[in-house]
Amino acid sequence: MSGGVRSVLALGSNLGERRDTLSLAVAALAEGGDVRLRQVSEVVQTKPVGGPEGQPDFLNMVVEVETSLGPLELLRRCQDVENRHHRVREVRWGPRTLDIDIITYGDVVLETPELTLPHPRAAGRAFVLEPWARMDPAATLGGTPVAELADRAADRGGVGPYRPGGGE
Ligand code: A4P
Ligand code: MG
Repeated sequence: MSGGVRSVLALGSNLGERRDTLSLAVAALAEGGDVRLRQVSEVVQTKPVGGPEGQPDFLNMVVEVETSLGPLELLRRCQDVENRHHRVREVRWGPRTLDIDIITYGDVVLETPELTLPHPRAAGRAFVLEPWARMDPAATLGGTPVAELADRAADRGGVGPYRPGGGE
């Protein structure tokens, strides 16, 4: 795809077969040919930020895609993939099999009820920023290096490597 828009997506899962869910979701995002994967981060294990007490740790990762879809079409694609994983929305910030957020879509700035770009909470969340900075050390968000934002994020102590077999 040439002339597509580059977009960074963040994926998270804290219920069920978390690792498999993330892998399947990354593959599903790119199924149609209108979303092409450019970069895939490592998977990190993260302490939950917000939400109910005692919910399980998340696995998080980010991907960079290039897409011919518009921002709302890309959101729909993300939601279709979430729904395929039987995601149930009950409690905001509560446990979920799969959450896919659009972090950036090119340089687009947007604020509608359905979609806010860049993602309004990403700049303060190490569970997004750390894997993103390692995937793409030159990345910036709102003009600031993502690695710098990651160092400042309140939850940075809660982000660590994912070790398969360690409690899965
Ligand atoms: N929406 C608006 N802008 C966007 C965007 N840029 N990307 C709307 C995706 N969606 C966007 O999201 C609610 C609505 O946000 C959508 O209908 C969409 O139109 P949701 O996914 O249905 O609900 P949610 O995820 O429970 O709420 P929200 O506010 O998106 O939560 P966050 O901010 O995504 O936080 N801790 C760790 N360690 N790891 C995590 O992955 N995730 C969350 C969810 C909280 N704590 C976490 C993690
Ligand atoms: Mg979400």
